[in-house]
Amino acid sequence: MPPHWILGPGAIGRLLAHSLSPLVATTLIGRRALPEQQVLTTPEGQQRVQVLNMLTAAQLASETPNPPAFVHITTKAMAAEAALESLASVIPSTTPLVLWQNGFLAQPRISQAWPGPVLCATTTEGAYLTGDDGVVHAGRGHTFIGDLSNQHGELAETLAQTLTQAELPATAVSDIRQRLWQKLAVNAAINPLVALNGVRNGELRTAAHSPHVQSVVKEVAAIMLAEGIQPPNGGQGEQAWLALVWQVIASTANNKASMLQDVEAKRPTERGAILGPLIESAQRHKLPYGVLQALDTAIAALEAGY
Ligand code: KPL
Repeated sequence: MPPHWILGPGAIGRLLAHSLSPLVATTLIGRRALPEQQVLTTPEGQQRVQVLNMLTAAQLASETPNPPAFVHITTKAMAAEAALESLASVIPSTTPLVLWQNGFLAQPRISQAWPGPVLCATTTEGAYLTGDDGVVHAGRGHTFIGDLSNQHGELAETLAQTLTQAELPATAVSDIRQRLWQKLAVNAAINPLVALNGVRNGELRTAAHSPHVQSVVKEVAAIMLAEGIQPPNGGQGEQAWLALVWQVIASTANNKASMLQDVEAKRPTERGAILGPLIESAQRHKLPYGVLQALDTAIAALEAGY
């Protein structure tokens, strides 16, 4: 079976590589060399050591590798297009891509530009890195896969089956756009506020922060309506969005959200992929976006001060 390539050895990239390697040939590609012996800590606390096939993009470019069955792009949203460019000359332009990014920035752009099939994945698998050779699978979740124009259902099904066999349960869906925007809505209500205030997710329930959550959700709910994104769990409008956001805050109360981790590590955040599409949509639909804009400006100022 042709190999799966995974471009971006972050937490999700390494979790994928550990999970897929026993089933299919897998190559993990990064900008710099990493130890081939890698450790996965399972959600149950067991440690599994595996030798993963690792290459740098430069090494790949100097070889003539077998064309891959899938290229998974697991970089941060703002790095996805450049990462794909680093491989574009090595793979046939018909190669199926799988985009694992947060937000809704890389997905429409790459889906439009890449001639081959482009699948998008949204996952609730939780993972974090513990160094150059370790990843912790912190919590089991579920992955949904589909393409934005609903033309590649069979391919999404094939990939979902492979991931499920690899113990990453996955389902092929025909509404991936809805699911990506729903996740973006939740991320927009949590990530910027915790990053700016330096708090874990659960702190947003306190009186100091909860009014801010509500004012973000008010703008986001109106944008979702204009974008044709269904309120979650069969609910109605703003209240349904707010209920989902409080539910995610409760179930991730002890988490340091990804944007807070980025700010603490002085890395660029995904504000462009999360707040960017919302602000752009609000402008297009002539909806209020003062709260979202203020968050974006404040995060940009934080990043500029690194
Ligand atoms: O997905 C998340 C993130 O950290 O990016 C949330 C939902 C905010 C949970 O931490």
